Amino acid sequence: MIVPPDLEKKKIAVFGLGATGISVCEALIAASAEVFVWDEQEAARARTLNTRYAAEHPKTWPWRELSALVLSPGVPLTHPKPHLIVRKARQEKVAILGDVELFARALNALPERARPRVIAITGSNGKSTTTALTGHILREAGVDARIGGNIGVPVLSLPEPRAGAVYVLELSSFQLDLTTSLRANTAVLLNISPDHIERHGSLDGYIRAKKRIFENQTEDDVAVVGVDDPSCQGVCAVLASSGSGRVVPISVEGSLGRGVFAVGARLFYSLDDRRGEAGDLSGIDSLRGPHNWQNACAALAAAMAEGVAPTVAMRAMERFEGLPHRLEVVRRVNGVVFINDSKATNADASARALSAYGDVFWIAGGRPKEGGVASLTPLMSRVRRAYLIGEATPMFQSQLEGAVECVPCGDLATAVARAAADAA
Ligand code: UMA
Ligand code: ADP
Repeated sequence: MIVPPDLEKKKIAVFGLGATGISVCEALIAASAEVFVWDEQEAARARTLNTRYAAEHPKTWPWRELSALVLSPGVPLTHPKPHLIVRKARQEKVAILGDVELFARALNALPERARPRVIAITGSNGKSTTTALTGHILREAGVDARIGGNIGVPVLSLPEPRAGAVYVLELSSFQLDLTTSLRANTAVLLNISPDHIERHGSLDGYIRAKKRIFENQTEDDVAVVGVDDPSCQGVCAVLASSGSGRVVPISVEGSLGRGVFAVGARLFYSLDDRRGEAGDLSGIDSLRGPHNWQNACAALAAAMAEGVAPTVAMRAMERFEGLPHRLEVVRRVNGVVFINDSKATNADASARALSAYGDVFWIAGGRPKEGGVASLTPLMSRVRRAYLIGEATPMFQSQLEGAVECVPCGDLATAVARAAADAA
């Protein structure tokens, strides 16, 4: 556990009692703070029974005496509209922050020689894969790497800081919105596509949140930025012209004079005095497709910033098993490969997955995001039939009309059965 500093006897409120909220409560109690907690779900509040932080309605909180409100990332801060608790805190002039901010303050309180290093990773897609891959490479290289953040392990529940350790953190834009003091020795921005806009109001707001990952970096730090989309190109140009930190561009769309890049599945680096070919990703099943090559470029850049040799990083990548639900091969039956890519929750992510395969029976649907799947019509030449499920069915069907035959299926079980029968 990581204990935030200088909170003894301070009164702190915690809103949201999911994974984040519970880890924050535990850390605050360990810091000898006085904790006031609430969650809108009764089942979540029940998690505080028999703890030292029993849930009490915010109406009973001593607002005037609170030093801070620690908000869970899932609670709307600004959009679609600020949550009532956010408005109340602003009215009472109580600072609002997140668990990553408490983590940052804990590290900032350490003397330089005791300070572990931090690699922070964000982007619209590929965050978890890049975080897991970077952590895996570092561990294979013998580094004490601690993997957490949006990937599922709240940052404050990671092992306590020690010199030589490296925290590899996946950060969502929601977490970044609640963080001001984090200094990442290496900060990675993979890509930006118009996802999560409902929580940031506009693409500009979303880009602003993502850019916060580079805040507080010094000239010794490294900024790794994907340059294959226009929004990230803009961010990269601004960082390069600001002169703080060393910017390492990454691309899978062509070679770069300086940076880490993939030409096809071959991975290259060109960094100051180091340049060469790291290796070939084409034989690595868990890193299939250009989107995964982008993740691999970022992980290589981050690992090299920690002093890992490219050959060591490549050997580790060959042993990377991938994450569940991301182009995960679940079964092969009579030549038909069943792939679970259910973590692709927007059109851009699905485009990458479809591009990695040729002859696809595609199950898609759920709750539609901004723009739906209209942008995917050029990829429908790879798809034999689209099996649609859930709320998105009418929208997807009208967007895909003329590009591919659509089969409305209702639920997932029906869709799997029909697709399997057609593919057999
Ligand atoms: N709650 C309220 N009122 C609200 C919203 C939430 O009371 O208006 C309560 C809920 O009843 C619930 C709790 O808050 O009990 C949930 O909090 P949360 O939604 O912030 O979720 P956590 O369990 O704390 O998990 C969060 C991240 N979730 C979100 O950002 C939505 C997890 O990322 C992350 O792994 C975890 O912290 C540890 O850092 C999940 C995610 O879906 C995987 N992230 C999004 C994504 O990747 O797209 C951003
Ligand atoms: P995140 O944590 O950002 O949601 P994941 O690593 O969990 O990303 O991958 C989710 C899905 O996004 C994958 O199944 C894949 O379809 C797609 N994806 C992964 N990496 C990238 C990338 N670099 N660019 C675009 N799409 C990607």
